[in-house]
Amino acid sequence: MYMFSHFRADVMISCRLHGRFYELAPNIVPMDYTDDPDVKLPMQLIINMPELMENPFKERIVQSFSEDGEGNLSFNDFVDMFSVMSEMAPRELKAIYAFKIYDFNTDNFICKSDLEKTLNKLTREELEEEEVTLVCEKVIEEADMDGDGKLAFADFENMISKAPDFLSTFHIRI
Ligand SMILES: [Ca+2]
Ligand SMILES: [Ca+2]
Repeated sequence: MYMFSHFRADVMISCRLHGRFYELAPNIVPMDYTDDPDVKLPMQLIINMPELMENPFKERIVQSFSEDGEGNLSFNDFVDMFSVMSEMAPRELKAIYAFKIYDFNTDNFICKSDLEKTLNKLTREELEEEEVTLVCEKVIEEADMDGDGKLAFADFENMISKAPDFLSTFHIRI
């Protein structure tokens, strides 16, 4: 989780994010973070933030950044989330998290059913079921370089290089 900690929001942004975090639960979040207090906020509070509310992947996004995997976020997780989602984040970093977010059953592969869920969310359920199946089969066929029928991270990178839309939902403004 912290291997990319060199890419983090700067102090100014961090301060503003603390304000946002505090606002979500002023009765739980301390004003003073110098002692790095162990406080986590539940997913329900986070997904109702205006930055995430409309995002069809909001639950998956929050789960992917929560160290406990349940969607509870510490302030650290919260800063990581905004850092990766910001427009300044490097593309490779976004790709790593996009992969995590699209891997609904968290088995480190994107299989056909993960991809179907992803596509349904990306298109806001506007495609017919058969269309979704067809598109997913085609995407896997084209991106699956080792031919095991599912996408490992290397296959996924191959896919997003051809279809950059798959990264487009991962931008939010801090
Ligand atoms: Ca999976
Ligand atoms: Ca594969």
